[in-house]
Amino acid sequence: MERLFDTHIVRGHRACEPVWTLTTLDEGGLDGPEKVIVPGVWESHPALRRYRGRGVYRQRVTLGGNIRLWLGGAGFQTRVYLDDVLIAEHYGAYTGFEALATGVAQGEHVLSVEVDNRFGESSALHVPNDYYAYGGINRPVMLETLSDVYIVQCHYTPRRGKDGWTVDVEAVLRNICAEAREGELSATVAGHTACREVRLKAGETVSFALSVCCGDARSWSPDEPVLHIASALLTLNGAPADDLIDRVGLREIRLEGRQILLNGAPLRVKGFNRHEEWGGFGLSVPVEAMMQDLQLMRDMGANCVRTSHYPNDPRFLDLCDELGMLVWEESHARGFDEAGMRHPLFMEQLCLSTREMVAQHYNHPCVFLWGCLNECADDTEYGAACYREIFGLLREMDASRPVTAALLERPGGTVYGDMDVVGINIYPRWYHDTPVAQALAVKLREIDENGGAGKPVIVSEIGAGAVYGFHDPLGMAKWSEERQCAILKEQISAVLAHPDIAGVFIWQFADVRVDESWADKRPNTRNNKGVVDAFRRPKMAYQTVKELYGAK
Ligand code: ADA
Repeated sequence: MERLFDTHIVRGHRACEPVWTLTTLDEGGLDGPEKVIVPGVWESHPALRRYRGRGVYRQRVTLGGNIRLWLGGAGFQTRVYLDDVLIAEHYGAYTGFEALATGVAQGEHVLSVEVDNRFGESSALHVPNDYYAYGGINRPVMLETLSDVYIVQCHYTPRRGKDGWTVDVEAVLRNICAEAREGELSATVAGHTACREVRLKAGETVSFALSVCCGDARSWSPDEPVLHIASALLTLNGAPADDLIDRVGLREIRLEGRQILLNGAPLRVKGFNRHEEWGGFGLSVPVEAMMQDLQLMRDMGANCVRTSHYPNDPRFLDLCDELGMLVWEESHARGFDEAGMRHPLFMEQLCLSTREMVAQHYNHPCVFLWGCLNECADDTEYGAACYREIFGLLREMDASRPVTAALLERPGGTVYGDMDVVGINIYPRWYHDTPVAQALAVKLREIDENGGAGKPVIVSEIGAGAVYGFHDPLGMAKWSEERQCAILKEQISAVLAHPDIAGVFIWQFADVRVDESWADKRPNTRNNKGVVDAFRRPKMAYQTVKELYGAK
């Protein structure tokens, strides 16, 4: 299932069977078709550890009527075929997309999904990087049957007033039949319902607004993460035609000076950056391992996770909702200079990743900040204009959450004034030997003098590397676990002691595979700044962080 709860009672839906046949089309691939599991990256297969090319997944399915296939994620250029007819194309590994086919004859059909993870001119965001660009269908695939009109999405925005919570509902409906349709749409949140009439012309997609008064329904907070069922139901001719079930948490995020407030209470972020990756499973992290990651982070005393550097699996966000773990979620783009940002497809692909992220993850109460453009060219006029465009898009799609970006450690930033929360990535004692307190003071002064004065500031990255199992207690050599501990100690203590900083995300939770072009500076072809290794074996730093984050 693509979520951790049932998303439909009315709409026909089931997960596609997990076993597909994979055929590779390019050099270095398989000798012939092989059975593989979906979701999964093809690098999990021993013959495809370093395969970069195209792969075609095939499966026979029995279906008919109006079909909606939902692919949670596929890396990273994808074409979907039903009986060899192209029904959808998509770019980007980290967000879901639908493939629609109407009036399909009932019976057995062949689904084929061609995935391509080659770098090249058609890909601006997936480039060789300090993490790995995996291939394959990396998130669950759902098969749904639709009526004439279906609910494309439904966003819930909680608002707190004198009489308790009101939830504003924005539902997008699509008529996929050749005639106009009218009916009734109802939204139920925490047991309270609002309804309205709806009318759609043939082929139309329309957004409808409703408001549900939830009175004294309980709020969501990190300490008491109370979730309520929020469901939308569409009836046509008096009969249920479609539904969409989600969960909401009633909470508001506001900024006050240098503070971030959740339902009025200031947040002190003690977080981790986490790549969506687990040892041999790559990007397709099993849900059991997602939960374990959260348990490990909580055990160290963390209350927050940053989804560096792309939108995450909604099941991970579901778990964060359940556990009260706050999330900075960001769209996909890491480390582009101006030349990279001038790629003719850069903004189009980035806007797509941003739009899909907000549209698909809007209802997660855990998400308290939208981010974008990690360490890109915020110091040039062109780069700054790109930042502003994405901040604008985020705000246009969601006025209820602040926007941010994690900026590169260098002077000359020009977008501090454009974001709500300032994110800074700094690596004192690792990439340079400045004392941490001094590095912080210099950065904060620069932020203040360049438009960021009085805004909340988060240290969005700070950390040091260690190769798991490499010890050097006497010499404290670089890459030793001892050196990582010493550096983290100075870094985290300085940041948490600073009255003007709203919090910190350690870089990073777990070691991750990197592209080979990075291997010279990354022992074992991994970014080794994790406090646990790629298989979640704790390094010495685990205990250090646990002490610094004040866990029991
Ligand atoms: C950057 C970047 C990360 C990672 C990190 C590092 O700040 O945002 O993706 O590359 O540095 O390990 O140097």
